[in-house]
Amino acid sequence: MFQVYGCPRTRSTRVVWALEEAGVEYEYQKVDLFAGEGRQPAYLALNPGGKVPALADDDLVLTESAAICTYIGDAFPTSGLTPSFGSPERARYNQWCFFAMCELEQPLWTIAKHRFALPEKRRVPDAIETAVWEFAIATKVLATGLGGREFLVAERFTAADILVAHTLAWAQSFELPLGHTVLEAYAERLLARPALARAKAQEQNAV
Ligand SMILES: N[C@@H](CCC(=O)N[C@@H](CS)C(=O)NCC(=O)O)C(=O)O
Repeated sequence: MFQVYGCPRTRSTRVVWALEEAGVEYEYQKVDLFAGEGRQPAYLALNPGGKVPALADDDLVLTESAAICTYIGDAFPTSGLTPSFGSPERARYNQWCFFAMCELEQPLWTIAKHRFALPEKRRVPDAIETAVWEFAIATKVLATGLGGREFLVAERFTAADILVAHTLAWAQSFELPLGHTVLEAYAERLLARPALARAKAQEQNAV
């Protein structure tokens, strides 16, 4: 059975959301980042980066939320979370996953780091304005790519939607405008999925 290492209100929600969508059994191991558990030797032995999420499947330990969500989709093809290998839809799926991690998420992370996440002496408040501008560029690309469609890829829900919608939720929690009605509607639709509500409850209730 998969072991998921996570902490509420972090990127591990993406992984638990994917597992809930796929209807797969898993064990959730809470790594309380705020209590320093990510830096404990036992966790560092599993994930030298000390971050969540991580997923263990027998001897395979994976990190990186996009890689883990893709692994889950590939391991359970009937979930529909990943298009089949070699298909044009798979290429498009990869495109949006990389976009989520490199283009959409990075300006948000820059904002978070310089607002609160970095130690105070490392923060450069002037970087925030540029990151807000970069985020607006990324949302324009996303809105254009999505157009009037319901999902990003193949006219159906995939793990690319998980990565992107979770990132948009993060933007909303930072009170950044998504700036496009199609994205607002997309975020509202995706973030209302019952599997996400189950994922959040699972993480909140873990001890
Ligand atoms: N690119 C990684 C980022 C993982 C990451 O930064 N996780 C944060 C929580 S959202 C974390 O564990 N931070 C703890 C730390 O940096 O020590 C992914 O998508 O999985």
